[in-house]
Amino acid sequence: MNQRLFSAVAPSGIIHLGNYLGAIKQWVELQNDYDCVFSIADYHAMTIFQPPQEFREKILEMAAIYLAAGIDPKKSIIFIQSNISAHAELTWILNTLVKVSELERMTQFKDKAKRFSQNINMGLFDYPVLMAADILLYKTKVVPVGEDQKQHLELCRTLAQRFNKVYGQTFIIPKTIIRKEGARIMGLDDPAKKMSKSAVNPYNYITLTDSSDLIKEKIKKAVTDSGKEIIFNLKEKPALSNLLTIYSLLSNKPIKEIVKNYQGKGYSQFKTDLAEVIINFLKPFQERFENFNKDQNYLKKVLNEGAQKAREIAEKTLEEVKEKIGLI
Ligand code: AQP
Repeated sequence: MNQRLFSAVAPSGIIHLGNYLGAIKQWVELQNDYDCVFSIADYHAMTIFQPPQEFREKILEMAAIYLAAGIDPKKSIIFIQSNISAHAELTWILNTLVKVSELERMTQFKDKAKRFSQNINMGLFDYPVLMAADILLYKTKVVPVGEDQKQHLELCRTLAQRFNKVYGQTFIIPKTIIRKEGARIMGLDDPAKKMSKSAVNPYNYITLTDSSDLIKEKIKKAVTDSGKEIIFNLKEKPALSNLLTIYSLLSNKPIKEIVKNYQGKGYSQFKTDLAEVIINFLKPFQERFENFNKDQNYLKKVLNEGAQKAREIAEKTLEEVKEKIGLI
């Protein structure tokens, strides 16, 4: 048996290039080396209001995205978080170990509380504890994520250690895997903020299902830095450096080579070509996505089978946890 890997995406919208490059691309590559469990984190998505009919569609679309990206249900478990009640139960138990002050420090909470000030709900505050429960239930060894989740992973490790100390060795302390490149793709509208599904401005992100015309328009409108030269410099040219990172990761060309190719050429040529690189990458993905998304029966079958396998692991851990605590 290989070591277990767990990761998830919240179906709070169609995933964007940041989610793909920061997380899902690695999942596909790591499938052969680990026993992988990939969740569609619908409870997490609810921390921001989701209209029910759209929500149902987004959850199944996320399954189609996983499959189109190359997650193989024969190798990996794919399931919907809310199908397994152990996630909510372990969250409650971990809630009794976490300090309010620890959750108040979470930058994602502070950021979303500002952006969604009309709906600062308890779920938004408790998001990292639910995430810890997700991971710990599967006795996970490694968690591949983008950089924005680093702080949440640290809290997960702290809670696992705290539980083990109080009740005896139970949880594995998971290791975070963050890739060097693509771990933090920034918004196209503002290089100081990360690309985010819940960004109010759709020109912040490129989703994996955006049309060619929309991609061209979004790249054309993407903010660039002053000057004309194409160079990679995160401090002086953060917007351009972000675009170069996307170009490099999707074309598999080193940034140095791209920079060399654009010597003497301006932003306009670079942006036109970048749009082409993105479109060429997304076209075959979108065809696969459409095919999977049309076949809702197949998606439900994959998710049901995944839930059965995930439930077996999760319930066993929860039983062990309850016994250690003294619950009857
Ligand atoms: N901009 C990003 N660059 C690199 N990786 C990213 N991830 C998210 N944004 C970027 C990684 O994608 C995975 C799934 O994220 P999530 O759905 O759990 O929620 P998130 O991190 O909060 O992502 P979003 O897009 O900003 O969604 P909303 O707006 O719903 O919160 C994670 O591994 C994450 O690190």
